[in-house]
Amino acid sequence: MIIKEVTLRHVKMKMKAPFTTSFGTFQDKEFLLLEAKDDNGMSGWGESVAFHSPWYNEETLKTNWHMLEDFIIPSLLNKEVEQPEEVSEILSYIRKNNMAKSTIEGAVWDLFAKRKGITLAAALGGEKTEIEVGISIGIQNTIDDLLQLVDEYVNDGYKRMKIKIKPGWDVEVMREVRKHFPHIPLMADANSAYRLKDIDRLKALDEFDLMMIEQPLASDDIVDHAQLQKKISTPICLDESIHSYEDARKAIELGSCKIINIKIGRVGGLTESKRIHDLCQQHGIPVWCGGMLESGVGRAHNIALTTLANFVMPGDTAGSSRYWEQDIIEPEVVVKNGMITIPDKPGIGYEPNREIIQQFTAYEKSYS
Ligand code: OSB
Ligand code: MG
Repeated sequence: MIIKEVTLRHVKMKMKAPFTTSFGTFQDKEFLLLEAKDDNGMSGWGESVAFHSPWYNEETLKTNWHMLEDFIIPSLLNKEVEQPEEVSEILSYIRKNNMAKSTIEGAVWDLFAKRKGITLAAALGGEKTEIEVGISIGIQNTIDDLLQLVDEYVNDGYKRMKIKIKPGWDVEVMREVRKHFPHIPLMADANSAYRLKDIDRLKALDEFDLMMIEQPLASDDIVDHAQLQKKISTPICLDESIHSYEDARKAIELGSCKIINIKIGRVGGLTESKRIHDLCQQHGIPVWCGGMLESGVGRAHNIALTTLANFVMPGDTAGSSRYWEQDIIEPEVVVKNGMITIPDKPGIGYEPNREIIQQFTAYEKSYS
């Protein structure tokens, strides 16, 4: 296939409720949407998961725009691309900027699947027809507020509760949640808010029978995490620290984690995600699909990826209505009894709604 035209859109959506992590609060969600047109005039879609500010990692919506406009799009425009796997190869001369690369790589995978008339899930080699869904719950004002939310999501059927923690909102909070919900699959995500010196606090979480603790230590660390894992019984899951297959290989070798959260944008695309998935499978490391508060387009890619066999734990792929009054795809992502049914239409399987997208677009530019 030949990519004939790429359109970038700066999209602004408002979340129904603010979402707070150890590093900041999200309410207005701004992101880049990418549409790639092939030589048949068919469109593939990708979403950048880079946020407005560089607090999850170093990338932002604007660095992504810059990388796409000045390097990534020119590297792919009007070139023959036979297999989507070639995209990461072509872009390998650019260091990092994984979220920017992933934006167009996802669109090429969508196009590839649509051209073949198969689902993105099938194109990736996934075989599940439905996937299990967990939910990530931000830091709340009070423990009562949190308990109420957990109760609501348990009743909705979500298969796993993930509680965001930070120093001062951790041991007591998890104790209360566990006390009120003795049997739910429960985990915590620290988003890098601790250091090895905080080991006593992290060790205290061992008594709550957590499935895992996600990214307790620094966002670029795999050495201290290995030390920590030796001293706590709760399995460590790495998120921020894993940017590539090589990072995953080293973390597994060092014993830095027992579980990996795969985010397509963080690792530079679906091809790299699949490689990490396969590596983890060979080593008996379970994986699950993380979320970045994506719109339906990004979510659709996450859902397709989760159909691969070693995604054995519920992911952060909550439904559209958890985040948005109105999502930008049709149909919206629906979670029923904690499950999403994989769509059977070609490509990402959900249709971007151009009218809605237009309403939310602050700026757009096409490249051909
Ligand atoms: O660490 O997984 C994370 C949201 C923003 C930034 C980082 C993270 C998260 C979430 C929410 O946990 C996942 C989602 O619901 O999309
Ligand atoms: Mg995380």
